[in-house]
Amino acid sequence: MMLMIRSLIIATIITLLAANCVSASMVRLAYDDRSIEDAAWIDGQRGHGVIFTAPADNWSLSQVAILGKLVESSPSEIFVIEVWDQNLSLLCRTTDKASSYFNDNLSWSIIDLPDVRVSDNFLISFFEFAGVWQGVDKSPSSGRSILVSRNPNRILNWSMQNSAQNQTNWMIQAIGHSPGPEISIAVVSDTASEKNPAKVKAMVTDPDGNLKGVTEYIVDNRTREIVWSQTVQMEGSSGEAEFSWPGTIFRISANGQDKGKIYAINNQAQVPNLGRLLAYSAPCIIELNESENVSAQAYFGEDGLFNALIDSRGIAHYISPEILSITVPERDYEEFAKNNITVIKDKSKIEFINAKVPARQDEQASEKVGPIVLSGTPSSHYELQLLRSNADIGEYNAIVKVEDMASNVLSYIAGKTITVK
Ligand SMILES: [Ca+2]
Ligand SMILES: [Ca+2]
Repeated sequence: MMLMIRSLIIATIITLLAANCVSASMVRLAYDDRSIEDAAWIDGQRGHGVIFTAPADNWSLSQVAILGKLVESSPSEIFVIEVWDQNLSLLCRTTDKASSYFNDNLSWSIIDLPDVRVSDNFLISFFEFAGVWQGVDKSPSSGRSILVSRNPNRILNWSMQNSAQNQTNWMIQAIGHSPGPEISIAVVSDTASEKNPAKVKAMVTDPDGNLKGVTEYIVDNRTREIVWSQTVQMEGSSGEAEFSWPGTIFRISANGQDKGKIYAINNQAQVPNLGRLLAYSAPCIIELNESENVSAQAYFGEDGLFNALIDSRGIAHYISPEILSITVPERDYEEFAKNNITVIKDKSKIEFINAKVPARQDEQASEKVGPIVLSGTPSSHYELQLLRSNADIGEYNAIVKVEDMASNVLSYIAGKTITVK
């Protein structure tokens, strides 16, 4: 589990950086965890349905991916895929031969649809007439996988034996596209120091006006380490951001001991009220006890002090006295800590990442830093501190990534390198 979470975090950071220019292309919507635990076929007029949410209005759905395999001596040779809108009205239907897409092994099949525009929630229904084993992911679900029937189109009561609805995700995914953003970048100042930071300017446009944000990554040319990153949020159809890098890198120290370089994000432009206390964040994995690992963000103040630990579900495992005194000033910290902090002193562990951009796709060069046992007390910030030190002398690349609300992502490497002297 721990390994999976870690590689997930690293993958999210680096997939977007690996290529020089990733063109905006297909986006895949998935609610399963991509690992199969079971398979099921259904007969009669029943079908496997998944309720999707379109990432943007008028999103073009163009393909459906289904994990399945043929049922031996099946009563039916064909399958039907239907796309319904949220009122269960038919938007599109495809009928084809099951053996043209599925075989005797469980594998993903991609079925082309004539491009259909979807908005809000829409439904993909797969009718296989007891001819295809539908792959099932049995992780806790949000109830998006349902049973459907036609004539009239309707959602049926759940009636799968040995499969609870809240533990069933049909492995059906939606693939589509929408207009993605475009970006141009300029290195305005190409040497970096505390006094004269390097400056990179990004100008962004998006034809359908759903920009989300722009992120800059500074990468050490020699070691491929991501030494700095900063995100600027955006909306609408155009925007401009100027990034400033003072030629510094991040390290983590625990109990006064330097544990090494880590990947951290500069949030200074993001959180107005608590900005000073949440100035930097670092993706991490927390091991609260032997059986519970979760990915999280550790937040640090401008002074480097550890101020908060929030997991990927939004649960706060640690809040410092400084944060509480701003958010809930009347609350007594000792009493708050006793009832709310889930970090166990001298037992819980935290692991950071020294993230690298691989030179090749198959390279996985990122390193873990830790695990570090959280000693100290909540009031002493568990003796964890983010340090900033000068970057090594050498050349650095600026990579700028732009995203829109429809999950389109585009990354560019600036033409000019940045020098630390
Ligand atoms: Ca699974
Ligand atoms: Ca867009």
